Amino acid sequence: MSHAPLGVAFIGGGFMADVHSRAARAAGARIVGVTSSSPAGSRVAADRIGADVAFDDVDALLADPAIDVVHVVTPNATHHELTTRVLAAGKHVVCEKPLATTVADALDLEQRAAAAGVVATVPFVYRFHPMVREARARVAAGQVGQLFSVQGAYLQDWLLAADDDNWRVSTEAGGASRAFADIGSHLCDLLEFVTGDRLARVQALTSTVFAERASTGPVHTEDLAGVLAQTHAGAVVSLLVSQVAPGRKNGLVLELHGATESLRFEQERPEELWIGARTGSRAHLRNNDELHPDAARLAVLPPGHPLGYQDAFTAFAADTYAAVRGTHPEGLPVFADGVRAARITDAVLASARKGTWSEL
Ligand code: SOE
Repeated sequence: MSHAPLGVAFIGGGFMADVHSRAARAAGARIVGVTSSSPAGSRVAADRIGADVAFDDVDALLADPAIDVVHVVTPNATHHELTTRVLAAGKHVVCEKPLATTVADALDLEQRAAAAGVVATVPFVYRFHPMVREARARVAAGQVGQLFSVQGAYLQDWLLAADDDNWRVSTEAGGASRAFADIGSHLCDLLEFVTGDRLARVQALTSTVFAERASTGPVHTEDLAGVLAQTHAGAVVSLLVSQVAPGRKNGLVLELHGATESLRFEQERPEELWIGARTGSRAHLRNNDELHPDAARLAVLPPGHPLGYQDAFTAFAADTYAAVRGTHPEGLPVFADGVRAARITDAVLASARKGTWSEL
């Protein structure tokens, strides 16, 4: 492959187009263009993200040979149709999570991407914090020991009021699950990524705190979910996912308890990994000389210069683009991981509906 910058474009002009385009630019790509819900919207988005071209529609964008990678950053229910068109155009693709609103659609996209022979990734970006990779490396090296239990949470408050609303609340635009599909998917991806174990069965409760919301009308998606689970290796898992937890803004927390040590990662304090032990528990602050290689490669700034959410997104984009150029970066979240998230979401909703365990 030439080392000219990759040309990237965005389908969708909202908040995630901003995050993705900042990451793409920092990862060395050329921001060729963007298309949104209308030609006027495309022009507004192009000005805001600094794209060369405001494409009138998806077809015009996909016809541009200067575009190597397309980022799909639209509401969930459009992912399957738009990503299918991107793959048919032979472009590499980044599709926001959830990959699709059903397991069947997610599986279809995984199969189409494999048939097209392109790179197809999903931004489970919390994998890209160096201290997450450090936790994963400690587990893999046996420093945690046999995994006994996992406690996890992903708590936000942006939908706390009855007049808070968003397309994610609507079943038609967001899919059957909201809180769990939107942020529980990150939590479960991180749990399985760090532990190397897999959820085997789940028992779930969901709750919808407002029967109606401002612009959605009647609400059929959950504001929060509680999940009890067991992993294939037998660990007991307890998870809480909520978008109505006052004061919690992006409170993703994962804590593992093993025979030898515990580990705790908090997304809002990403430079630190708490290491618990019978004696000598400590807050392990990122120090590049002490990191395992896969964590060190993501530590692009010296200690004491905090790496955060946007840096993790940049690392995800950089690894996606490296894969487009033919390398195989460790831990890249691909469409198979999007299918996994869809399966877990399905199992959680089924369990909440039936009141019994769902097997995975
Ligand atoms: C809203 O819940 C949201 O933007 C999610 O959609 C993202 O995946 C998460 O990283 C932050 O919160």
